[in-house]
Amino acid sequence: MSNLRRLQVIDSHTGGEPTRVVVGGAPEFAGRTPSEIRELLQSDHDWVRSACILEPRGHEAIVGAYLSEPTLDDCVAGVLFFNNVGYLNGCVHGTIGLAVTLAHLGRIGPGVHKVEAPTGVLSVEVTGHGEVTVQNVRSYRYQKNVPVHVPGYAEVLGDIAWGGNWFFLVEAGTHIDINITNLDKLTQFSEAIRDSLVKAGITGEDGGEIDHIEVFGPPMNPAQADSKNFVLCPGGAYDRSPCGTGTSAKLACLHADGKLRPGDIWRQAGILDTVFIGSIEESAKGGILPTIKGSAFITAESELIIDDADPFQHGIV
Ligand code: PYC
Repeated sequence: MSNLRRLQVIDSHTGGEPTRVVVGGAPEFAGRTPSEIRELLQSDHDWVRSACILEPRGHEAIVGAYLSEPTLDDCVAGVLFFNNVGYLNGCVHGTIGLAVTLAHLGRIGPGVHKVEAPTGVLSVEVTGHGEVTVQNVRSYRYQKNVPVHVPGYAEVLGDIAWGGNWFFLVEAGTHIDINITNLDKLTQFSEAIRDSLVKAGITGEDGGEIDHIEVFGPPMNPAQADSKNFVLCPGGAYDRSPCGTGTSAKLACLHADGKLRPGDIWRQAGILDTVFIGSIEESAKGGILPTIKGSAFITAESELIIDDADPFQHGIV
């Protein structure tokens, strides 16, 4: 007889990008911080990630969220994020999805709440109709106009910035058009940049891998957005949303260039033309404290069944 494990999940999407929050059935780690839980999941319980995200129960675009009890008194929850290949540092679209999920469960109401994450404490303001404003962690530009030789594209210049993940931010310019009909080319271009960064030993300030590539172009409709992006996530999926950590990195670069000040608004469209609204405060430590507003919608409440007789119980790896 086979044994069944059950994981309770709530799915949502933020500007088209899916989030799957595990709300029950996973191993629990009382008293541990999200960073500590991330290490324990990675070393001993990676099946939670792979069963949730990989086919046949998931797909490559889903970002998973493990929900934990907070270790800090002023936080309502702890969270860490994972995807089809591993664990993320931060995720703002996922934080918006988490806030809408907690509201759906009746665990939080309208107002401002704090969430503990591996990157630091985030604040989320829930204003109703799925709208959430996240104050993300300090974001900053590390290096400007870094040249990288990308086979097939000659030299590409980009900025390296932290927005809760490491990003390489490139102006599409003459290289490529930011258009949904160009998805394959955008993916190939971004993968080629990421491979070239690794080959050249170019990293974030802390030596962290630059695992997100963000390519910018003009918005489809200037009345709705200031810019449109394509973001390649680790694992090869593209972000369906404008990417909140990526928008934070963009805001940090605009601020460093003197193009964005506290009080200004930046409307960042993603590849599907959904928009995040960004604004900033200056950080006393340098860089900015970005605020990102977006909307999420619940799409499913379900139970994943993991049968130990199933050859794909932990996903198609
Ligand atoms: O919104 O920060 C974000 C994000 C990271 C990866 C996918 N979405």
